[in-house]
Amino acid sequence: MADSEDREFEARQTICPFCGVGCALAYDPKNGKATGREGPVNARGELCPKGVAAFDVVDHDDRLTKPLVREHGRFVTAPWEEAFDRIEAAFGDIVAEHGPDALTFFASSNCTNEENYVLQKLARMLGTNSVDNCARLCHSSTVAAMGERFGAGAMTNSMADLREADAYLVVGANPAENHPITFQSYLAPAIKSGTTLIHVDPRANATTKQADHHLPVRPGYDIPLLNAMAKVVVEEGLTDEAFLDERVEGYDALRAFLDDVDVDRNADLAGVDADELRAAARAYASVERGAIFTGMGMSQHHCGTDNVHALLNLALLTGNVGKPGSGVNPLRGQNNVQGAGDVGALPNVLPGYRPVTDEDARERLAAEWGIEPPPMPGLTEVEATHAFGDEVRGAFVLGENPAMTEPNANRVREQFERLDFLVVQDLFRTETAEHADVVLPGSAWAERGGTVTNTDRQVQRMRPNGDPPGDARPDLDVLCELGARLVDADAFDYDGPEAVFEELTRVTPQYAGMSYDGIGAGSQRWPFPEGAEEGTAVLHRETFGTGEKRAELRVVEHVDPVDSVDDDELVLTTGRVLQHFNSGALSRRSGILVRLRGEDVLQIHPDDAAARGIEDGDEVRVSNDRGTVTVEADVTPGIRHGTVFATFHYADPLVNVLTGDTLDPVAKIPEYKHSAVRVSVERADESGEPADESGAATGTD
Ligand SMILES: Nc1nc2c(c(=O)[nH]1)N[C@H]1C(S)=C(S)[C@@H](COP(=O)(O)OP(=O)(O)OC[C@H]3O[C@@H](n4cnc5c(=O)[nH]c(N)nc54)[C@H](O)[C@@H]3O)O[C@H]1N2
Ligand SMILES: Nc1nc2c(c(=O)[nH]1)N[C@H]1C(S)=C(S)[C@@H](COP(=O)(O)OP(=O)(O)OC[C@H]3O[C@@H](n4cnc5c(=O)[nH]c(N)nc54)[C@H](O)[C@@H]3O)O[C@H]1N2
Ligand code: SF4
Ligand SMILES: [Mo]
Repeated sequence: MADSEDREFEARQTICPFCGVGCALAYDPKNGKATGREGPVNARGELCPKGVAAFDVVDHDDRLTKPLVREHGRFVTAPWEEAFDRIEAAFGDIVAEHGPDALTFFASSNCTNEENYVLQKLARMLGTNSVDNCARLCHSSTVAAMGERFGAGAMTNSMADLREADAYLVVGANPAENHPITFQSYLAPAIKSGTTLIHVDPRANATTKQADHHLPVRPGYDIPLLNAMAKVVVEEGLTDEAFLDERVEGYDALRAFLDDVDVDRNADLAGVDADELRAAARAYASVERGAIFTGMGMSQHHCGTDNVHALLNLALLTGNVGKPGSGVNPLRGQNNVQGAGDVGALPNVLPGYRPVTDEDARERLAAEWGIEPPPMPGLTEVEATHAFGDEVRGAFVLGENPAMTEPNANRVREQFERLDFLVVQDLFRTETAEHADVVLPGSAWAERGGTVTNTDRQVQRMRPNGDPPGDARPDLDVLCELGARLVDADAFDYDGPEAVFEELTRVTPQYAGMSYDGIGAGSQRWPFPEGAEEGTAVLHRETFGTGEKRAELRVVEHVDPVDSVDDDELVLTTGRVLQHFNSGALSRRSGILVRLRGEDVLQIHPDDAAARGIEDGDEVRVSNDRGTVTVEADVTPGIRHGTVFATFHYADPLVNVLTGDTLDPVAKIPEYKHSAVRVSVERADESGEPADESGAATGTD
C-alpha cells in the first residue's frame, strides 16, 4: 500500500510526467492534486486533463513500496540488499559465461536525462552498447531520416515561432489529443486567426475538427500521397527557386522521378480524392511559411524512414526550412524521449549522437569514465526481445512495459519467459514485471530531481515535491548503486542529479555550457552556443546540422505494406486518445481520467460493419494469425472504409497481439500502423461459449 497520507509533499515546480510538450506543474497542498505552474511552455500554467490527473499516480495504492524477488515461482518482498545481491550475482554469472552482450538494458523516456545517462554509462562500462529506449518505437525513423539529411533528429522549430506559420501540414499525428497544450496554446490560436490546417490521417479525430483539408489516407500509403503532393508543387511552379539554388541538391533527379508520377493514380492508390490532394498541396506550398508536423502515422511503419524522407522533400522543395513558422516538426512522445536519446540511451550512438564506431568519441568518454565503450553497435529494443534466450540472457527494464507495448505481444510474452534473469524497475507491478526475477520500486515524477528535454529541445528541471512511498527509492539512487556494484564504485559516486548533469554536459556537445543555475525555473535549449542565454529556436538557418549548406532531395519509391490484405480482411491501425497514455500504467490508475466509451473500442466504418452484420456497441472478434482480441464496435463514418482503429492503452484487450514485428530496415521501428485483420461479431454458440473457429491464441489468457 502506498502510504501517501503519511508522506509529506510540498509545492515545487517540476515537469508533467506525461507527454513531450513539457508543461510545468507542482503538487498543490490546497487540494492534494497537481496544479499548473507558469512554465516556459505553458506560460499561463495551463494543463491538459492528464497533467491535472498527474498526482493520482503518485499516491495510488498500487504503488510498489518494497523490492520483490521470486521465491519458488512467486514474488515475496525483500530488503534492497537482497535484491541487489541477486542482481549482482545473476548478471555477474551471465557476463562471466556469455560476455557482456548477453545483457540488454531498456532505458526510459519516462525518466530523467541523469537517470538515462547513468544507465547507458553502466551498460557501456560493463562492455555492451545494448541500451535503448522506447524512442525506438516512436520517432526512431524520423530521427534517422532527419539526422541523415538535416543533421539533427529533432523539431527544426520551436513551438513559439510555429505560431507564425501560414499553413500547418499535419501528417500522421493527432496533436489535439496527443500534444494538447501545443495544440491549444500554439496551433489553435494561429488557426483561429487564419493559418490553414491540412490533416493527413485515415480517420477524423479532434485535430481534423479544426482542419480546412482532410486527406483520409489509406494506412501505409503516405509515400504515393506525398510524392503526388510534390508533383503538384513542381508542376504548378510552387517551388522556392532561390532556396533550391542555394540550399538543396538532387533536384534534377527528383524532377525526373516526379515526371513519371501520375497525381490521379497516386491519389487513387493512397485512397484520397485527387482534387482534394491538389488543393492540400497548394494550401501548403503557396504560403510564405508552411510548417510540417509528423507523428506515429508516418514513423511506425516498416517503411517509416522512407515515409519521412518523402515528407522532407516537400519542405525542401518549398523552402520551408531554416525560418520561423516552417520546418519539419516531430512532436515527441514522453516527457523525456528527446533527452533519453540526446544523452546516449541508444545502441548505435554515444551521448550527443556520436556513433559508437567513432574512435575519437569513444576516447573522449574513456577520458571521463576511465573505461572505453565497446565499438560495435548494440541491439535495438525489439531486436533484443527477439534475441531473448539466444544471444541475450539477462535484461534490465527501467520504466517501460514492453510486454504490453511491443508488437506481436504473444511472441513477446514467450520471449520474456526465455530469459535467464529479468529485472524491472517501475512504479507498479506491470505486465512485464510478471516475468521478472527482481522488481525494484522506483520514483514517480513528484519524487525526483533531475532534468528532462521536451519536444522543442528545451531542457527543464524537475524538483522533488516529496519522498517515494515506503522503501521505494529515487530511480537515480538505485541506478547509481547498481553501477557501483556491477561496474565501479567511484564511477557512480555522484552527489545527486546535478553532479550527473555536470558530467553529461561535458560529453554531450548539444548540452555544453548548460547548468542547473542557468536553467532555473526556465529552460535552456539545445543547440546551446557558447555565451547564449536561451539556445537556438530555429535550426538550419544558414547551414544544416550536417555542417553543409545544402540538404539532399531524395527519390522515394512506394513500399507495399508487409501484411497483404485479403478481400474479407480489414486494415487495423492503432494509436492514442486524449485521456489515456501509452500502456495506461499511469492513466488507467487515475480517477480523473475515467474509462470512457470511445477508447477501448474498435472504430469501424458503417459499410464495413454492415457487410459483417455488426451493429454499434456489438462485441466483435478481431483476429489474425498472430492473435485475437474481443472489443466493442464503435460504428463511425469518421474512419475510412476498409480500415479499423483501436488504441493500445489496455492490457485487456491487448491490441498488440495483432500487430506485426517486421522492422524498418534503417531505424528498426516496428509496423504498428498496418495489420490485416478479420473482424466478426462475437456470437455465443449453443453452449453459451463464444464460438472460436480459428483456434488462434487470445491476448488475454
Ligand atoms: N493522450 C495521449 N498523448 C500522448 C500519448 C498517449 O498515449 N496519449 N503518447 C505519447 C507518445 S509516447 C507519443 S510517441 C506521441 C504520439 O502522438 P501521435 O503521433 O499523434 O500518435 P498516434 O495517435 O499513435 O498516431 C497519430 C495518428 O496517425 C494516424 N495514422 C494511423 N495510420 C496512419 C498512416 O498510415 N498514415 C497516416 N498519415 N496516419 C496514420 C492515426 O489515425 C492517428 O490519429 O503522443 C504522446 N502523447
Ligand atoms: N499498437 C501500438 N503499440 C505501441 C504504439 C502504438 O502507436 N501502437 N506506440 C509505441 C510508442 S510510440 C511507445 S513510446 C510505447 C510506450 O510504451 P511504454 O514505454 O512501455 O509505456 P509507458 O506507459 O509510457 O511506460 C511504461 C512504464 O513506465 C513506468 N514509469 C513511468 N514513470 C516512471 C518513473 O518515473 N520511473 C519508473 N521506474 N517507471 C516509470 C510506468 O509505470 C509504466 O509501467 O508504446 C509503443 N507501442
Ligand atoms: S500537454 Fe503533455 S505535458 Fe502538458 S499537461 Fe498535457 S500531458 Fe502534460
Ligand atoms: Mo512514443
